[in-house]
Amino acid sequence: MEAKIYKAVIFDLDGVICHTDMFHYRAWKEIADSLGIPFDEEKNNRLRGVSRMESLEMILAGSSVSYSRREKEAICARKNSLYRSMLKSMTPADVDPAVRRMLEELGADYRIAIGSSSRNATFILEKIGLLDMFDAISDGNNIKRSKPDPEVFRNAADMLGLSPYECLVVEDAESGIEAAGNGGFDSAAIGDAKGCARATYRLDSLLELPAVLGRR
Ligand code: B16
Ligand code: MG
Repeated sequence: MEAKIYKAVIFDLDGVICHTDMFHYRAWKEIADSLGIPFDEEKNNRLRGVSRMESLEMILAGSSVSYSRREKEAICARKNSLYRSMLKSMTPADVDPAVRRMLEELGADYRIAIGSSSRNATFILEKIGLLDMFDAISDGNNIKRSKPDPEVFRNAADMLGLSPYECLVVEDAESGIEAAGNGGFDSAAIGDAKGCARATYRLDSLLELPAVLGRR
């Protein structure tokens, strides 16, 4: 097999660089409670990497009431406003200093990008003090189809002027590992995504990434 050298690493944001799961959970829980729909952390875990509207559709699957598009958009706006008010409390201290150092070092040898389904990615990166660190930010604002469609990662590769086979995707969600595979990207799985058969590598910690990159 021809040896490939990666030129870039595309990082998912929520669940990889920082952890906003609890904020998503608290905001969706408040919405679900107000609609009388059962919702718990296990259900919240299934929403990882899934867009806001698709997350709502999955939550509403537990309801017998049917909602119009306009009502769903209003619910999503309410969820996002709750979520954004929680994000305001984030600071650079929400990123492991060792991860920040590793990103700085990686950035010297590789292009680094964000490939996130979130439409709040830039806001989050600003809050955690990483906005200027990445060469490209591809997020939920520039896609029509969310993960497992590869659009968000393809956009990141396009922004970097690279082909998928030159980029390694780092993901914590099954939908993200599938998206990487569907787009022709190798992937490194972290957290829950480690169980995905399609992952190229499995990491116990983000800090193992330089060793994985050095392997090729
Ligand atoms: P927003 P990622 C994803 O971010 C989250 O994992 C997922 O839970 C969320 O629903 C999605 O972003 C949309 O987020 O409501 O902020 O646009 O993991 O792809 O970085
Ligand atoms: Mg994620």
